[in-house]
Amino acid sequence: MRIIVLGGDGYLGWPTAMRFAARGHEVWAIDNYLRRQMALETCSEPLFPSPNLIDRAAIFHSVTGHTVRPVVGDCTDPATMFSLFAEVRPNVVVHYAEQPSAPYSMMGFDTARRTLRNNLEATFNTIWACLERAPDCHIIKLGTMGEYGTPNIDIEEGWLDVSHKGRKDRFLFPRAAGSLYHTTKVLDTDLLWFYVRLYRLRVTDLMQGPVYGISTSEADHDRRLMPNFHYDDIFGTVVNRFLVQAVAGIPLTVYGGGGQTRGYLNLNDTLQCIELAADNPPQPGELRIMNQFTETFSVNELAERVVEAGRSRGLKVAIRAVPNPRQEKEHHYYNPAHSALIDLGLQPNPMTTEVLGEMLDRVREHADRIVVDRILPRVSWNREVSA
Ligand code: USQ
Repeated sequence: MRIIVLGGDGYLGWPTAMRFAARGHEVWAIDNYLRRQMALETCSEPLFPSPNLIDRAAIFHSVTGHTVRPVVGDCTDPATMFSLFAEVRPNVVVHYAEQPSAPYSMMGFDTARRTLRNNLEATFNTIWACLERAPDCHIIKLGTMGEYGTPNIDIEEGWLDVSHKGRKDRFLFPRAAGSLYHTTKVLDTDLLWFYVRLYRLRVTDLMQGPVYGISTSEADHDRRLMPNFHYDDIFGTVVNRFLVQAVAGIPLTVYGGGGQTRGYLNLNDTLQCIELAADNPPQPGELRIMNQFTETFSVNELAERVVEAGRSRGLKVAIRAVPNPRQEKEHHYYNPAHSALIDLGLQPNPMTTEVLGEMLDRVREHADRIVVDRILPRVSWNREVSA
């Protein structure tokens, strides 16, 4: 297949580009370094520096013989997208080109606006680049489990059958996001659904939970191919953060009551899911939505697991609840369906003590680079009203 990865320099984008190239597909990876720029602006640089996209692709080629074609460009620029899609005529586009951080989107007007514009425009341009230049292309869009929020009923995979006054119909499952970032993903879904209905696009929208991991079979060829790894409060996801805190000797920062429950998955399972989606495309005119996670945990359970993994590596890890900087339910019902990807063949890699222990070993190699000031939450959901 001819595959374009949008956001190909990111935590998920780069490992995805390598995986598809290693499977023998023709791969283009486009990125404008927005996440690197935002990380610099907010003093949130990752645990270790990563070569830029062009250098990464060259290293990958020299180490494995496989090719990722790097494109430094902005997916919010229609001309860039249209010419790329005209040149490549992709069978599949994997759309990761979004500002991925909930806290970043909640810092204030400028970061909220940047999140809204970047994420919606990248999605809008992807839709139109397909319509105009590659109409049969399968769009694989990364959504988030956070689109659903934490409703007091079971969460289905994207859709809900509703009976109302004796009649029945199927609707998008109600969405109630908890940050502006998550809200942009809700808006993306609606935009895609509109164009699927109107112009018979073929779209897979993946509702993914927080990802953890640092190692993939391609990245393990050479340390310079590792995905960027954030542990700060803005770009770091909770498991990756807790592992760095464990190594740094900082008590794990459980926000509030710690009963917040989410669906988690290993980075390697993200790669499996994307491959399964690409290998099993939906029909034209179908918006297929799948919930992409393998296990659910509360934050308290995650913290206990990291304590246990630390113990297995001789680390004494403490837990300390800190005031929750977010507005979210700290105790709630959570029972999301997630069988569609299993039915396609997903074989989950569970979060075992050994998996976390191996991540601890990797993080320890970079222990001297941990900047403690980036760990406690710096962004609050509660707005100070300015005059
Ligand atoms: N949390 C803590 N302590 C921390 C960091 C986070 O208790 O030090 C809590 C949060 O309050 C939240 C949960 O852990 O309840 C998950 O937080 P997170 O920062 O790992 O995840 P989130 O901000 O929701 O966003 C991440 C990715 C985002 C993706 C989303 C999936 O950054 O791109 O869409 O996970 S989901 O959470 O299912 O919406």
